[in-house]
Amino acid sequence: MKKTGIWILLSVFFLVACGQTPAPEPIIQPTAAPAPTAAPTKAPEGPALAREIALDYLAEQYGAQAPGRDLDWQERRITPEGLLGSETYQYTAGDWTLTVHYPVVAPEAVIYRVEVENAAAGFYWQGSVDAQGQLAEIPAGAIMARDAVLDYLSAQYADQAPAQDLRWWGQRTTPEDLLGSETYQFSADGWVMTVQYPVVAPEAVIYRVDVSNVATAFSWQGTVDAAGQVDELDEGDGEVVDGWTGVLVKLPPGSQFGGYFQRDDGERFDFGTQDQAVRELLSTYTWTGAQVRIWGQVYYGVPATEARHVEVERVEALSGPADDPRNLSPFAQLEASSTLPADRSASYGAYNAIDGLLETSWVEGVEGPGVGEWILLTFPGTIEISQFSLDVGYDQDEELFFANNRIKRATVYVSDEQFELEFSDERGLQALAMARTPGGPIETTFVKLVIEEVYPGSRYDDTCLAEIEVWGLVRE
Ligand SMILES: [Ca+2]
Ligand SMILES: [Ca+2]
Repeated sequence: MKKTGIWILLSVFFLVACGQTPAPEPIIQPTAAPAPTAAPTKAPEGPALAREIALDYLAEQYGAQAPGRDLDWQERRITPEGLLGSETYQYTAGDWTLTVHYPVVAPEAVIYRVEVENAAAGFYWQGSVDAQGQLAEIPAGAIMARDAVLDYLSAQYADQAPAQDLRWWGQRTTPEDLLGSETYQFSADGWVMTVQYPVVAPEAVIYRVDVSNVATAFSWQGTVDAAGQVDELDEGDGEVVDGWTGVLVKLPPGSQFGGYFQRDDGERFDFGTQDQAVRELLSTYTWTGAQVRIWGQVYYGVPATEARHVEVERVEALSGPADDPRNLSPFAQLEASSTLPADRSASYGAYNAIDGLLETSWVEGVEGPGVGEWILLTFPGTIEISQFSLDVGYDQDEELFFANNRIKRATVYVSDEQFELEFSDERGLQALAMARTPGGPIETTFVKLVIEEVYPGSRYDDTCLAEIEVWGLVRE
């Protein structure tokens, strides 16, 4: 089972009691009516402090592109008249505009949203600063997707679309236990925009964007690719998914899409949801391999597995964990004792060994053949292993395979026992069935493979592992 981490934020207040003896009761004396005081002309300390923290960060991260630290900022309160509950201050210096927006809440709970803009220089940045001074940046990609969708909406939907002069304030809303994707939510005057995207190479990211306004009942879904191309998911094209049955499959890390739903007839669909409870169930059922039934809508012509995406509204399990062994490596967290540093042609990190590609490899990074070096796969729960499949060299092509070392013998550690494995000197996956005879099932939460002996490479003294598949069943 997937465990949901619960984060409890404790705010501790110290009340300082002064004095040993009770203070004398103040004597209240009638006084003249207080003289009217001028409206405060200075903002509270908070927004100016948030401004300084943001400017320090920008100077550090963006150097000469960032606003200079010697600028003389002019302050102005721009909170709309009659608006309660939040404050907005604007600071200007030359072509620079810096806006700080924050809710009127207890000081220790305030989060300041900071926007920094210089249209002439083409600079735009948004982030937040909390009451403890912690700064969080809104990724440029999420802002790019946001602005691409706003342009698209104003072109396509004119007066139904969000007004162009709205200020959209963002925050990270990625669920704490969610790996592999990020979610940012922007809001502006009754509008909410959610931008969700997988954590993959920036040029391969597809942003999923949902825009809605409860008051006007406007709702829009679409995607934005890394180049800013907007594709609308047309609600009219959405076919109702009314209790389809199938299984949820996770793709190896580095795949363009994270996984798919495989319907009983073999058809595959990308899947996702905006509902956190449904997301947790989908993630659990993907891990166990359970047969599931799903409800929602399917969209065609989208950048996704087989160009179709199911937006899941409800899911239920029809069975317990899968009965047939599956390759569980895509679920593992990876660690290696050493890694050959990346060079111009490739990188050699541990995840290369579970990305499903024979042409990418984990390569040890020590002097010599790396006997004793290891790679460790840690699973989200207990599994019962039935088979290992390994490709024991750098299998991009025949020449590179034999130019580098191949693993000849390895020790595999699982829970509290170990196995000695021996491999042939050949390309491709070598399957080794794992069973105790006699004995019970091999159950573990991890697999650690230690290099014991190699077939020497003709050119390099680097030992490579193109792929390690751990086949088995989920036991939880
Ligand atoms: Ca690989
Ligand atoms: Ca080496």
